[in-house]
Amino acid sequence: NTNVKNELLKRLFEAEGQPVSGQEFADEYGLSRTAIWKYIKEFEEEGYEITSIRKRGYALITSPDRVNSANILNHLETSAYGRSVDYYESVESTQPIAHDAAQAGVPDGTLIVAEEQTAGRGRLYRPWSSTARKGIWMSLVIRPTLTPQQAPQMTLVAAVAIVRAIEEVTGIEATIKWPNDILINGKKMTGILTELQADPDRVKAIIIGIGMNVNQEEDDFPDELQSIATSLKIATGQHIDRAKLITSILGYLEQYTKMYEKHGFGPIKLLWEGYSNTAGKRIRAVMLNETIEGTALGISDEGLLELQLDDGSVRGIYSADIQI
Ligand code: BT5
Repeated sequence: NTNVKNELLKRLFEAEGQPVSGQEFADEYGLSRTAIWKYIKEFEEEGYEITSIRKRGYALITSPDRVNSANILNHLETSAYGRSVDYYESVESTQPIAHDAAQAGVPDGTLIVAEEQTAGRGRLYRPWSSTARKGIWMSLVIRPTLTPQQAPQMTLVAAVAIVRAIEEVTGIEATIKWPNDILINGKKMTGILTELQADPDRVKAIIIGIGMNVNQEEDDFPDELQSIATSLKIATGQHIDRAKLITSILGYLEQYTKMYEKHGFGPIKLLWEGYSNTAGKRIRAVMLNETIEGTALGISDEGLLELQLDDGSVRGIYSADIQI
């Protein structure tokens, strides 16, 4: 029973190294002491270090550096996001798994997360490098009350949530590069991929794919990314607890999505503008069939990037690659 198992792990976490009585826990849930002992063995196989203290119970010494559901649940303060976690050691990409899950009807806030992606992807199926156990590779299935037209702005909602979480967990101030990049020191450390399942007038599910470089060193990146990518480890010199960062992101994301549903894009736009790195700058926007240059004014109430061209006219852009 995974619920009981999760509860046992939660007790071990909460005891902060003090012993938890196996006997009392067994009595509380009407289980045998052997059943508890089996759970403890399973935890040890998953990488938790646990000691058994005679007559007093089990004490958690260390937990593994994994983004498994137990480590995520341990810190989680949301009501829906991340309450259900599908955890994988290695997948091609979490994105199609999340699409299938959404189609199968999983609840709002279901998280698909993997230690490694062997075929991670960005927009337009560009490859996304996803080194094992060094980053956060996850796709969140959400079911907000929004129209399909409001869905693309979820990329900006997610960007603000991510920047806030980075600040909370590491103290670092990252910036947002419209539409879907988070930068540190001008280099990309996070990419967001928002995809939609909808009827003409109703969102069925939004899949928010988030790829974050967390504990990579420079040579963990493939050669072609070394000059353009960075990680939190490179920026802070510290090893970062990925599970903690995930729960912080989920917390802000749930809060801001509710805000967006209730009050529209206005309040998000204000937050977003505080983190944007393009406002007032001269940029080039590369789109599928044209490239235009101008001065970035800001974003519209629909989340479009507003670009003032040299003839003075203003263009709203839905999606592009921005060069500064
Ligand atoms: C993105 O696309 O930035 C969206 C990335 C989304 C990845 C997540 S991981 C979980 C989920 N499952 C998936 O398979 N995907 C999502 P885009 O704006 O198109 O940027 C792609 C470009 O970023 C590539 O062409 C590279 O230049 C660069 N890139 C690739 N891997 C990178 C990395 N790890 N860090 C920084 N830049 C990277």
